[in-house]
Amino acid sequence: MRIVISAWIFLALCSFSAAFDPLDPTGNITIRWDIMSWTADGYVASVTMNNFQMYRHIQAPGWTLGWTWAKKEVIWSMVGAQTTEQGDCSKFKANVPHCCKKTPTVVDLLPGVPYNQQFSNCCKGGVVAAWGQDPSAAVSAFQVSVGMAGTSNKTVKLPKNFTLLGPGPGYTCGPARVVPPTTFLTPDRRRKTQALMTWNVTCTYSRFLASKHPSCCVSFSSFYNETITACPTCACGCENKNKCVKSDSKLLSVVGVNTPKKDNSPLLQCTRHMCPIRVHWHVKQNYKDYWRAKVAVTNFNYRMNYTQWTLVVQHPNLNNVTQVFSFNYKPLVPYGSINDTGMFYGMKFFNDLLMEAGPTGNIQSEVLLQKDQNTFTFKQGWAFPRKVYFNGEECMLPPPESYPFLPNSARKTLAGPLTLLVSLVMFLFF
Ligand SMILES: *[C@@H]1O[C@H](CO)[C@@H](O)[C@H](O)[C@H]1NC(C)=O
Ligand SMILES: *[C@@H]1O[C@H](CO)[C@@H](O)[C@H](O)[C@H]1NC(C)=O
Ligand SMILES: *[C@@H]1O[C@H](CO)[C@@H](O)[C@H](O)[C@H]1NC(C)=O
Ligand SMILES: *[C@@H]1O[C@H](CO)[C@@H](O)[C@H](O)[C@H]1NC(C)=O
Ligand SMILES: *[C@@H]1O[C@H](CO)[C@@H](O)[C@H](O)[C@H]1NC(C)=O
Ligand SMILES: *[C@@H]1O[C@H](CO)[C@@H](O)[C@H](O)[C@H]1NC(C)=O
Ligand SMILES: *[C@@H]1O[C@H](CO)[C@@H](O)[C@H](O)[C@H]1NC(C)=O
Ligand SMILES: CC(=O)N[C@H]1CO[C@H](CO)[C@@H](O)[C@@H]1O
Repeated sequence: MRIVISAWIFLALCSFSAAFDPLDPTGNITIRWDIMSWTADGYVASVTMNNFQMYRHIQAPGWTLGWTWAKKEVIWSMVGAQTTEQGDCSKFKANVPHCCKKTPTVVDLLPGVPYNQQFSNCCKGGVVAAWGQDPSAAVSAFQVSVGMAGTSNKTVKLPKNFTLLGPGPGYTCGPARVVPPTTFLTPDRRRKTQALMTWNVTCTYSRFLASKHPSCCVSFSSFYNETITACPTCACGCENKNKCVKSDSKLLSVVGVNTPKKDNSPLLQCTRHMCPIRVHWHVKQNYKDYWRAKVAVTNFNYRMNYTQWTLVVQHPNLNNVTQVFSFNYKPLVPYGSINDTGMFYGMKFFNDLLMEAGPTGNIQSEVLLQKDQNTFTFKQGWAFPRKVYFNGEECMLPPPESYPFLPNSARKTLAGPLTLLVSLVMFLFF
């Protein structure tokens, strides 16, 4: 009975909550406000954003955080971040606040700002690593000094309506909730201090909010069949087909063609799939106890370098990964017992940067897997991944019937050549 109920709840979660990710069920970004001191007309808070998502990072141009003040609060100053607009501060005479907007929009500062404008974990241009890739870089923080606010934990009002772009849409943030105050250890680790008041906001990601179409696709090939199964046509939508650039176009030698646009709009190479990213999985070799696959990721966007990229693959044999060449690898175990999912990511200074489209716009690796003789087979596309995610976005797979077949696995596949041969023989001899 219990199993039935939990299965039902699981299905309900899958179908009703768009944000539920079976590969990373608790993945979220948590924004924590710690009030560190009260001031004459408000408070000073440190705001910490933790990315608890295993494989989804925030890439350049970084995060944008917004909220709505509950009363008439203003921001006197900020350290380690800034609002994009000051708003109307005309009623202030001597001291002019940093921002008077009812709904401030905050962005991180760029690396290299003067020391007196820095705050711990700030100034990374809003780039935040995935938790699974680098927990120490999965955090971003700034300090805000708020005026015309409450000056005690009874009178302070929590900001509302948090919004987070990371850097595009996709995140939904819940309400701020007062939680037990955060405790801090002094640098000598001999004394504990605590925030005067703490609240948390949790934001979760949904692909359906992010975009209408996938942003990557998957193609397949194998040593046992010369067919290359291409990405599905228009896998990422063909609306921009007339704006794409052919790989041999003269336009590509024009200076500035690679410069990213402010709104991050892509300049895609013309392909049948029209995806900015293609992941290719090649079943390369068969040994007695092992088999080998080659993975290649190709960038088709002339205006984008992917930094700190992640590639998540689900395949039943990933529980027996023996060696991964030239990428880092980390198993993701979403449900204690099922160990069929893993994350590949680049090695620092070697291939953690996937360059813009063109001759250097690709990265590749090989994976050596040990066969479990009970389950291993090349039949029915078993050797191809079940799911593929690039930078946390699920990639579109080709339809199952188009996977490269094992030639002797089905009589149907032999029927064609055989009939042809018979007809040829008949033709020649009669
Ligand atoms: C957010 O992620 C953390 C770390 O995985 C987890 O402990 C917490 O329960 C999550 N919060 C929500 C609301 O899912
Ligand atoms: C609040 O957020 C922090 C991370 O910023 C997390 O460690 C803590 O568990 C959260 N508290 C609650 C009650 O969710
Ligand atoms: C406010 O502070 C008092 C003590 O100063 C404490 O007892 C109370 O729990 C706090 N309330 C909140 C909501 O943090
Ligand atoms: C929150 O944002 C939504 C949409 O942006 C808006 O309709 C709503 O009025 C806002 N609520 C508050 C309290 O500002
Ligand atoms: C990608 O990185 C290279 C090397 O750092 C740089 O020359 C190029 O302009 C970058 N391209 C884009 C689209 O940002
Ligand atoms: C999952 O599989 C990897 C090999 O791919 C192995 O190193 C790891 O120990 C396994 N984890 C569990 C919990 O079985
Ligand atoms: C290779 O795979 C394709 C696609 O599934 C199939 O149509 C073809 O018959 C296969 N070739 C051989 C020689 O089996
Ligand atoms: C052949 C082999 O190594 N099989 C192992 C694959 O992984 C599972 C679970 O991780 C092990 O139980 C098998 O022994």
